[in-house]
Amino acid sequence: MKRKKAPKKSARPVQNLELPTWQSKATLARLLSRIEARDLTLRKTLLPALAKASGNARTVGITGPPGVGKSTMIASLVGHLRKAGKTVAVLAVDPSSPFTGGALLGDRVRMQEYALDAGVFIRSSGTRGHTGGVALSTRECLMALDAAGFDVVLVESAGVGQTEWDIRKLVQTTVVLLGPESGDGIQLMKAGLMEIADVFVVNKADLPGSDRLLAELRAWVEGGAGGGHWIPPALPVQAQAGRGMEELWKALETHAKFLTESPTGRDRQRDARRLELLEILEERLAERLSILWKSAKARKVAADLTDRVIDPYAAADRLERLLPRT
Ligand SMILES: Nc1nc2c(ncn2[C@@H]2O[C@H](COP(=O)(O)OP(=O)(O)O)[C@@H](O)[C@H]2O)c(=O)[nH]1
Ligand SMILES: [Mg+2]
Repeated sequence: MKRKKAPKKSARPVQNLELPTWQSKATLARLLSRIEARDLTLRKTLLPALAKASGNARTVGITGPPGVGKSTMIASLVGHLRKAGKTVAVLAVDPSSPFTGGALLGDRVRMQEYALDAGVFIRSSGTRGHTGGVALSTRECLMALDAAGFDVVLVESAGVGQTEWDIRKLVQTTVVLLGPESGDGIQLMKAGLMEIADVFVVNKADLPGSDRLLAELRAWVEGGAGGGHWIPPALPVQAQAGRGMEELWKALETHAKFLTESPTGRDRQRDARRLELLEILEERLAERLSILWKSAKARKVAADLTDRVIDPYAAADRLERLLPRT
């Protein structure tokens, strides 16, 4: 039996829909602010358009303990990429900072040499206090930068708490940056930084102790090798002197190839897409629930619950049926 095609409701063309491009930094900056403010009007128009236009950027997350040299290394890597003619966007995520300045100010000073470079866009965002908002708004900012046409999008995130796991979900490749002062392998395992790395980088190779850490990382990596899985390389760099960036970029290219050409790599990309869908749905359901929760109907159900007219399970059943459409 043939099914009748339903009339397309969403096929209406969107008026004045202007996608940002990497050449228009001011427009892009305004868009990112609206995304971070969870501007719901973007959802029907701009976000789907951005999603369609995205998927071409190379996205790399860089995480590691504070002070290890993430910002310094990103500045060096940006320099390397610019020489190769690539446009680069940098998104610095610091959920512990309530401002988009504060803790990241030092980074900005270091990044100042790129202020006049049209091919580099730098954005800091502090997203504290938005439940679940870190992942979703960062994801959408990344998507916007991708859609704007940057060749490479780098995300800096402080390796504290859950942040590094949040970032790993959003990027193709995760770099864990460590230094001789980061402690030994056992401490790193405890910090949860070992499992998320696609590439290990030991910075401050000019300082004593970096060789030992590098050897430890390589031994650890080899212990878990096999089964068609990606084996994270461990590379030494001197971020401040700009040494090791070519080797780092090569390692990142190798990982990109693994993602597209190996079955495990493709599985990972498929899982990432499904997770994105789940997060979008979760945000929508949470919104519908919060609308219902503030309504008179919900107060009535809550009152019945208080009076013991119904039990909490029956109350939940009733509320579930009352969930508003969006
Ligand atoms: N000795 C040495 N110090 C470095 C190197 N790279 C960065 N640093 C220093 O490490 C400190 C922290 O760097 P920063 O990039 O702010 O670290 P972040 O907190 O991880 O972003 C700064 O004082 C840098 O100058 C390096 O290759 N060698
Ligand atoms: Mg930094």
